[in-house]
Amino acid sequence: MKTLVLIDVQNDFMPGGPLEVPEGNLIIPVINNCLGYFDLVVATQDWHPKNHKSFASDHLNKKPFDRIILNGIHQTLWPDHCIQRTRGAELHEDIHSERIAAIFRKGMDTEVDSYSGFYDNNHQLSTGLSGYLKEKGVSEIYFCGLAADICVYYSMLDAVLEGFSATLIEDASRPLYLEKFDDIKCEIAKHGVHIITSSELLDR
Ligand code: VGL
Ligand code: ZN
Repeated sequence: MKTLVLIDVQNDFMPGGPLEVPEGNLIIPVINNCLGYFDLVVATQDWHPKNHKSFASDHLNKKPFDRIILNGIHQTLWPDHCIQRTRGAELHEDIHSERIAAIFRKGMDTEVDSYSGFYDNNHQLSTGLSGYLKEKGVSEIYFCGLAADICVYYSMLDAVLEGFSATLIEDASRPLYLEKFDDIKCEIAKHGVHIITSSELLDR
């Protein structure tokens, strides 16, 4: 069962959005070209209440990208993004979403952020994604989406911890911080995550 997990391909992460990922829009046609290769496609959706504590706006005298300790763990403060039931939280409209079998939402608890599609940042609350994929008999997961160095990154590390093999489709992803992405790639490779480009899917 060849499985693709699309991470947070949402309007607010696109160029011009409040938490824009450079070239985030360029992944859309690449993802659409990949879909036909997979038997199962699922997606995650960052889905925050409007007073989420990861938002700088929820703290006095703080600005986006400041770092704080939130309930005992490090938290980067973000611009307001992906607020439930807003257009910014919707998946990009050009994604061929008819192929998406299920969408797993995350980041709904105001007190804790959730970068990974599997668990919150405390590693306590599961989204159910791991159990869903296991019930479907999935063993290998391909990942793409936004941001490659944050939510895609943490999702792939959790996938490995959950016993899946994980592969990043690099050209179907973009990082928030390109200058740090080489280090991130070394880090994920050390954890056993494979990195390919979408053209390599054809050989598999
Ligand atoms: C993300 C920061 C905050 C992501 C989500 O999808 O990478 N990054 N919320
Ligand atoms: Zn978020």
